[in-house]
Amino acid sequence: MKRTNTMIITTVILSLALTSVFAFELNNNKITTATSEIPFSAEAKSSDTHNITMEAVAMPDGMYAYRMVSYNINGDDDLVGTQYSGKPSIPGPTIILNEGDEANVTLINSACDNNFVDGPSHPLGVPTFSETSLIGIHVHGVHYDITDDATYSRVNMVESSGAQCGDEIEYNWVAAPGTTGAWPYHDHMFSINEVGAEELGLFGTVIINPANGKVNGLVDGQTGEVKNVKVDDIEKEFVLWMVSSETLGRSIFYGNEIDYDTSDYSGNSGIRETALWTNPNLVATDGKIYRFHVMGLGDEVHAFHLHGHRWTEDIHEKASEEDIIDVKEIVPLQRHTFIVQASDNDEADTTHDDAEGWMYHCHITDHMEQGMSGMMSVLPDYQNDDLPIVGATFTLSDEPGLWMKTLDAGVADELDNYLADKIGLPIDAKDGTGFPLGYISDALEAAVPGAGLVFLIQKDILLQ
Ligand SMILES: [Cu+2]
Repeated sequence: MKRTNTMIITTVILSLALTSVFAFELNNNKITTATSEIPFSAEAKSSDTHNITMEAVAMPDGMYAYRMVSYNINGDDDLVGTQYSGKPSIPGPTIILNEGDEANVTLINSACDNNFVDGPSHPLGVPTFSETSLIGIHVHGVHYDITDDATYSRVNMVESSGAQCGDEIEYNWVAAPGTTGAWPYHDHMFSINEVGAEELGLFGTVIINPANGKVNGLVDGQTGEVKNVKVDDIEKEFVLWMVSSETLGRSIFYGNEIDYDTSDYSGNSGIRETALWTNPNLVATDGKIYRFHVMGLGDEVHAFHLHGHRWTEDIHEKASEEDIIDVKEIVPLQRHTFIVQASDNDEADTTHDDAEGWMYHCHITDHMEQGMSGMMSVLPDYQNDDLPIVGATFTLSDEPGLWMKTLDAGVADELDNYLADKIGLPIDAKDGTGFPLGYISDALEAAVPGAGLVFLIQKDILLQ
């Protein structure tokens, strides 16, 4: 860890043992421990260095979010603008490493900048330069020095490792052999309770691929046989966080997708991560392979269930037919990674011409009733599973985050400017945010209670 004014070198290496990681979590009485679940490891081969800069920002609705500022591997091209949008999202940007890689992660704390988006005063106020304004990135799974753990000195017994408002801090992570799988990262410092601002949106995911490039656990839909899959054959990653939030007053899914085949996006043929926000619709193509990473956050237990598909409990080498499940209990900060072959499962329809929708949801009745669910749409195999980048739909709803997900459809900045111009709203959102509350409050004033408003704006109009 390097700080602007201080540099302390320590040789203490934190053990990977999950017990030591969770010991910190147990300081907070409301969190229960996750069961240990370490996927298989393999010999590390060549390793890459990931140079990552992220920023923590305050959102106008009271939430906080991480955004990717820059990302290069071994000094190559910046991936912001291609793989990463650079916009704040919940969950934060997904960091994808291979076993053996190293990541130098710089966090800039800009959450105190109440000018990030012009709008109403931040509901939590601007934090003062005190301990309570520290923000960090505490990560699970990877190896790091104790001073890179992003907690307070009274927790790590060495030094507080967060960034003050307006400052930055650097962490070093090593995806050592044996760390494969998906891991949570989250703030552990903001506010006085040491849980950090994770409930306010400061959390995200690290995916570590095995050095041998293979995962196990694909269940053959016909025979029930369990097979290996090459990581390179995965079409998309679906990251789904099962969040119980006092801030939102409900339990809800937050999701991202990482699409490895964006050939239909103009100007970008590589990887692309898209924030899907709350209770997202997942788009898949019949027959292609998708990897899910289901993570827990908050203080409640959830049970993930996806209709029409089965998978294995774990994707390590030992997975067999006895490990096949279709529901998985998820406790806070637990992670569960599995793969499925998207299927329309419609044997009666030999043409397989229609899209099928499969529901995923929390199997806890209370949470289901709160709407903790979404759909996986499986398209015919001649259609692609790319998300549209043309147009954006604003839906007013009482579902937290719903209006935000549509604003992140890739045209938010243009929409800001276009709408500000067209409607004459006094909006001056900083580029890359796309969250002008003015639209919402103005629309709400015009709408009768209970009404739904949908604005549909085509990108080609914006470009005229
Ligand atoms: Cu639940």
